[in-house]
Amino acid sequence: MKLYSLAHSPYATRVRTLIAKAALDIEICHPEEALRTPEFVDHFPMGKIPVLELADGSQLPDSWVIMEYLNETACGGSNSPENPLERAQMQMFARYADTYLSPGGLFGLFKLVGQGGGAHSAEEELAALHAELARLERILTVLPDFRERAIHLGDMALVPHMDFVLLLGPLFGEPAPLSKYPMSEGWFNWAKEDPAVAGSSSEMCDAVAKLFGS
Ligand SMILES: N[C@@H](CCC(=O)N[C@@H](CS)C(=O)NCC(=O)O)C(=O)O
Repeated sequence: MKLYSLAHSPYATRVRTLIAKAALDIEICHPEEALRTPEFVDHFPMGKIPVLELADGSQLPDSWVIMEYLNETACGGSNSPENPLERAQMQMFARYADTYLSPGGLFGLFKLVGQGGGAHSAEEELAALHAELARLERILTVLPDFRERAIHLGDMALVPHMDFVLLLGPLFGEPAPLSKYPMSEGWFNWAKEDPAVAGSSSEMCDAVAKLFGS
């Protein structure tokens, strides 16, 4: 199997984390075509990366779909809890990253990088980011203590997006954006104790730093 990946993509990074954690024999490669070109969409009908290419040449797009597929078919389900409620709580981490944190708190700031965006719009985007971080803090407060469970797909999915919080904050005058959120900061540091999480995160952060020209 082959994973089409981009080093700086938080979506691709979460899949690479699972591949590293489970030591799966999957080739990691970059798409040859430039994003958003007709050639790219011809090759990748969903128009997004990551994409898993299966042994028969068929494709599976979407990071969370790929993670669940690999966990089920190649890991014996070992990266998700057996209990249905705990599995639903695991999915909440990925849903939070994809439905709330990224569109609500990160995309706006990301667009301002390198554009010399006005202080006013940065202020609005930072407020939106903090609203999303406050949401995570509340969620973590009501979920069972993460320290008493194993790391799961949801943690692997959310960590790269939280890396983006830490990468973007300093560019907009917030050197430690998680400092006001002790549960979230504690969860992030706990998840980063996993070598597979830390390794792929660090690769992504290096790639993003290059992208940002820092
Ligand atoms: N829901 C998708 C999102 C993937 C995604 O947005 N990937 C970005 C790279 S970070 C991409 O391919 N962007 C190309 C584009 O938007 O044209 C997933 O989870 O895989």
